[in-house]
Amino acid sequence: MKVDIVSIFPDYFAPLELSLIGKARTTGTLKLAVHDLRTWTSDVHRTVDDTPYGGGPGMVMRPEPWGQALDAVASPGATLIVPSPVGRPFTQADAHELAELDHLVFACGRYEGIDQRVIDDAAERMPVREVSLGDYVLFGGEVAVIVIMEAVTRLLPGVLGNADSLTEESHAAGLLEAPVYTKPQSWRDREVPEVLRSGDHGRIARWRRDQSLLRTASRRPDMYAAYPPENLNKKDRVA
Ligand code: 6GU
Repeated sequence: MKVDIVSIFPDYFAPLELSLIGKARTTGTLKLAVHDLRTWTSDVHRTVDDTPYGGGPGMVMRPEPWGQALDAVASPGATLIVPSPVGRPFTQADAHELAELDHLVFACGRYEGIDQRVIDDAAERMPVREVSLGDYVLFGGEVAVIVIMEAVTRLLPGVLGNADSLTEESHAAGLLEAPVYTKPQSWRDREVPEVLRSGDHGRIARWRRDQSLLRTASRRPDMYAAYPPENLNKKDRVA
């Protein structure tokens, strides 16, 4: 997969050299380039923003540098992703869809946003997705891009081992995971639940399933309500 990121803060993306994303880059699974938007300015001050038409607080990103940047980096077949608090919620299903694509271009704006004509113009040539991470406001799209890249990269072929893939399947199945434990068996007078040490794989599976349902119902009533009833089995006791 090829990924191009355009931002006025290229240094924000140093973490993408670490850990499994860094390794995916080294092995060639992920070809990632970060570009400074100011490369595509032409004035001496390398200006990227201006005051909003219609008034109001803050600044809006000017269309000219963005138009040139996207012309330069978005090859035919690219999908443009614009992280924004006014985007559609980014989900695991989106991560799976993006992981199938050959070329992603991320446009990082500040939160007051990029001139809307940039997005409307790009949408005439390529698929455009405006995505939000949740109902809060960040300074800009940079951290959101790192989050999205983690979610997508771990789905690329060869990046994860089998064990981790299964964990992901389970979240994609629409329930939260059960709690997890490791050694020692007793820590600060707290014991690992007996069932997990029983060696009884049937009981363990049953316990984890119960914990998943209870956790999801209490912490994520929205997710629980959306859980397809046909996915509940006869032994599931639900509140
Ligand atoms: Cl994707 N961007 C910004 N700037 N703020 C956000 C967000 C994205 N998601 C939630 N808040």
